[in-house]
Amino acid sequence: MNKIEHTFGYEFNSLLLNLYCDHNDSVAWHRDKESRYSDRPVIASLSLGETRKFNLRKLSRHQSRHGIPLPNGSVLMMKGDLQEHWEHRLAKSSSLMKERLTLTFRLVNLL
Ligand SMILES: O=C(O)CCC(=O)C(=O)O
Ligand SMILES: [Mn+2]
Repeated sequence: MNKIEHTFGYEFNSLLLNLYCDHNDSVAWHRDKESRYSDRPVIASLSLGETRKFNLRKLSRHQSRHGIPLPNGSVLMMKGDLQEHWEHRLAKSSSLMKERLTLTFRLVNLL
């Protein structure tokens, strides 16, 4: 977390882990919008293990979808208005996949 904080210039106080055991594990379309996050949350997502495709789609135009492969050791930064106007997911895959772990660092209101 310290390395990511120093590299990108943001600070975090919480970690949410996602474990995908194989290609059948997935996370459905969603936005990370919660009262304990700020309106424009910064989320740093470190991928470990199998490369999986991270999809993004604009709320107002579902047909324009993006797929970003996230290989081992990559860091995806979500920030600005992203959670306001875009949804993301990690879809099941039709090809066999090994384990993947995501470490998502967030700044949470602890009060
Ligand atoms: O595993 C990923 O890359 C996405 C996870 C995610 O969207 C989340 O934890 O909110
Ligand atoms: Mn998410």
